[in-house]
Amino acid sequence: MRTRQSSNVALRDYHPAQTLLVKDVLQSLQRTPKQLSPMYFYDERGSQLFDQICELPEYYPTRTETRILEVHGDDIASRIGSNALLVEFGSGASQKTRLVLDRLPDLAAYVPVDISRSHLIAAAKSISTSYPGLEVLPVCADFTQSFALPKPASAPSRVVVFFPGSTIGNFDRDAAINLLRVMRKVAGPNGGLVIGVDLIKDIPTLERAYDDAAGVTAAFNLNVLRHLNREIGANFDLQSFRHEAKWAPDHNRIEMHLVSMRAQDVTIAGEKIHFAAGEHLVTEHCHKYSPNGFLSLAEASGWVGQEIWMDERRLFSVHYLESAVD
Ligand code: AVI
Repeated sequence: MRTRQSSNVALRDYHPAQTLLVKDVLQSLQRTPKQLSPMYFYDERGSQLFDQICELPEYYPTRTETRILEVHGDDIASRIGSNALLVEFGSGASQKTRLVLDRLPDLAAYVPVDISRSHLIAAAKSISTSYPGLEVLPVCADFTQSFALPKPASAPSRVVVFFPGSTIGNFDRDAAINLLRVMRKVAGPNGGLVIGVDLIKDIPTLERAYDDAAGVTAAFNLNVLRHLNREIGANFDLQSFRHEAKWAPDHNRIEMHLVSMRAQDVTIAGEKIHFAAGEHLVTEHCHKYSPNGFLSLAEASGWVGQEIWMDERRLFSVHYLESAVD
């Protein structure tokens, strides 16, 4: 672990080493079907493209969840309670957090956790500037692995994990259970979890959200290849892959793929990876849940559901859960 002082925020840095990234990418590309972790979307450009996705007319989750947090913000804040330590997994630009922070003037501290170091530092500085009395303790980490929480100056009453955005949907069942258990461990015995979960709905609405008319999601998907070219010296030809997003009814999920438009070889760290013409590379799964479907997943992971808030059209849900008794 490295600690860096950057202006007014001290960053705890658990970012994985380069050799681990190369190993992970090669192993994922040697599987059938080939796949890549969605974690690799989020370099500087990927994070910017994702911010653009959130503004798209077709991408309903962000504005719907924001509306739920606005309408039910007071209830959510009272569930979190006084003097809590708020730990946000995958904090990104920390935009939605502001809706919660505005209603929690007596928070013990805010801990944003993200893999994208530059985004994390920028967001932590911006939150510190907007909330001068709030202690902000950023952690750069792959949050799927357990990590140590920084100690705030004032002892918190409890730990509450905040995980908006329906990123839980990007994890397959076992990985989702594993992540919810990591959250349970981080939150401890008296802990809470406020989590955004996208809901199952009609297929055209879902497919349009992941294949927008302006092509921003296509650019976001292809950018993962550019990221690997730069980060680990791969030589993907971006012109030779196309974006695809389809609903997979057996799994209740949108699948984002990159399809190889010709037979081609790609070299990564001296290893040659062959793509057949028409071969699919799976870049992301976006699982959608019913309210009860998500509750049973959470209950299998050590959480007990307490309250669910939804918009009038039932597009999106925000759950509040508490740690189950050990
Ligand atoms: C981050 N995550 C919740 C987004 C989603 O909707 O699954 C990622 C995304 N991929 C394409 N568009 C948005």
